[in-house]
Amino acid sequence: AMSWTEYHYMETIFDWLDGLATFYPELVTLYTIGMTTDGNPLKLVKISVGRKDRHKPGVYIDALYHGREWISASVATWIINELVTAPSRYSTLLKNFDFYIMPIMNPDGYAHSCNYNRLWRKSRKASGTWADFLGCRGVDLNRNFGFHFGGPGSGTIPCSLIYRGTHAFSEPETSAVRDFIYENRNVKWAAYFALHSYGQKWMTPWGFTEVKPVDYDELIRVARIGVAAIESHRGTKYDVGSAPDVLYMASGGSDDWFKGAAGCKYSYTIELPDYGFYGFLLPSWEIIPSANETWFGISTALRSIARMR
Ligand code: 0X9
Ligand code: ZN
Repeated sequence: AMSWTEYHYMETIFDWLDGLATFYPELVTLYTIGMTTDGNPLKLVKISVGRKDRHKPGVYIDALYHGREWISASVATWIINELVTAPSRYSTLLKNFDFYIMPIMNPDGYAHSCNYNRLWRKSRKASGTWADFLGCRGVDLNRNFGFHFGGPGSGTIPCSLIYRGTHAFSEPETSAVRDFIYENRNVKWAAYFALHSYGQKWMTPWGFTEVKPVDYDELIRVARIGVAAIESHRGTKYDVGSAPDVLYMASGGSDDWFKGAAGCKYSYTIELPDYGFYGFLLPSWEIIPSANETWFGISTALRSIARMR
């Protein structure tokens, strides 16, 4: 069964998603948008109130790009649970937006982290080169998106931890997301949040350059509203800025693609807790407090975005 006092295997999470879709058919639509090379499903839930033949502006949240970043999937499932079990708390948000949430972007990497190598980052597809024999599998899925693919902060050799793959969207995980967005061309994407760990940073595009997007000031304004809400919750402090300003430059990221190619104005990558004490190995007792404050930050930012429209 699902809980947020411990981390869960992929299978438990996917079974729970299946159950939600069965139990709350009015609210929840479950999509399997693709399959990985290890045969795992890429599952995405849509949470929407009201008429099913209309669509509202979309809020897209995804997590677990990187196998070892367990807290991100737990926070994503906590948010799904909160919206589905207490929709009346979020009537304004659900009136303004449809939510699309993908809690495990990299199921193969997550399974490998859970079962074999806790600090595994990338996906698991073999490259078909010498690198496979050195154990250098997988692609950094957050370097494989097709907006300024191949720029600074992405690797060309399969053994790199930031290996970008042979070409943009060469991986089943990233191409499934691209195809889902293309198939839903009629959805106007209002906001995008990529959940990662760790470092407590709320980052804006661009990741591929130090040049700022034209609406950077507005993105920062909303990000500050989010982090102020987070800090008010239990004092957790977040840094705000573009990825190169607060972390490092990296090209081919999902945030840049959602903003630059999918037309999503408010596109962010959030590095969840902690600040570095436990790092990726965040204890499970931190799941609920982290999820609570993160959702308070995101939902507060979204209310501000809704007022802007
Ligand atoms: O490097 C990443 O993919 C992210 N950090 S992590 O430690 N979770 O791996 C940051 C990505 C920020 N966004 C872009 N650079 N586009
Ligand atoms: Zn990450």
